[in-house]
Amino acid sequence: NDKPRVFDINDFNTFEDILAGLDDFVARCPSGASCTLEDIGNSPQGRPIRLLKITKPGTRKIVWFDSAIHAREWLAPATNLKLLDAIISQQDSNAVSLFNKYDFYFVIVMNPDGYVYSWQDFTTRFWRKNRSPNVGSSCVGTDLNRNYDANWLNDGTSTNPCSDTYGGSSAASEVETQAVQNYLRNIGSNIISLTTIHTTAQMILIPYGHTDANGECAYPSDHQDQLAAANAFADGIENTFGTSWDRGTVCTTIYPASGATMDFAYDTAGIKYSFTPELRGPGFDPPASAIQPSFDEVWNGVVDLMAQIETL
Ligand code: ING
Ligand code: ZN
Repeated sequence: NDKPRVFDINDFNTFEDILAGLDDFVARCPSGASCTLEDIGNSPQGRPIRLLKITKPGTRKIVWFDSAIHAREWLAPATNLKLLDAIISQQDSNAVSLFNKYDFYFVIVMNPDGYVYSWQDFTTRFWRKNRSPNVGSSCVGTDLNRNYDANWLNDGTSTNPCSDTYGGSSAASEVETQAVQNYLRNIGSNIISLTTIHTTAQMILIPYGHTDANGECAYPSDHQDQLAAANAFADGIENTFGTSWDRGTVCTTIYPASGATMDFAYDTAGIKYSFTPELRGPGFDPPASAIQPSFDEVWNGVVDLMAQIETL
């Protein structure tokens, strides 16, 4: 069983293999394009939070995809790698026309330490948070999708370090969060859409996760446009295999949750369109055979999403 693993786009990959896979993608950069790796930060255990940028000369809007902020949601980085592959390989006319218009940025693993831990053995397979120690507690880790400086600790999050939705010791207490926040603050105005991928509820979620002073779900002023975009995204997915996908704000569609990447992207980074797809299951440990259909449906959704955004 000590056979070295290799990157396989049709299987789940270790963190090391994903980094090797990113190098392979860079080597396959389309002609006339630039493919660049940039580490936007490092995890507490010293692993890179690595961004792959696929760009063409000129000032173009950016389409951003990230995944694996939650360690155990393995289908998210696997599907995201297929999206990256579709753009790099210019796989079909949709990939060609999207890349004619937009630059593409991919962060495959937002939570490297947690992701590595979820690969350690079967007892750690379903780890969600990062792996930073908590002062005064033997419980490890912060939920990075509750740690952003966006209505931090407002609702749907915990102050207990042993909870899976522990929000951290302060807003953006975690270096992984700081890295992404700083990066998005800098380039947010150039991002046309940000998609931060989770699993497994078959939904397209939009801001907000938080509630207002009366405990009611809060809505952004751009809600109508965001919902129209989310509907295109979800309909494109549904039309692929006839599955059913819900769509709406985090708070009204799945549960209240504050301090998330998506709310930060909208509120602070100024990104009008930010989405969380909750990919298909089953559960957090689907077979590798789920990767291709997950990609097929999400790709159709992304194509329809971008076409819809262009009309809004
Ligand atoms: N779901 C997300 C979570 O962090 C979510 C739902 C999305 C919350 C966007 C807030 C913002 O709980 C999973 N499966 O992790
Ligand atoms: Zn998640």
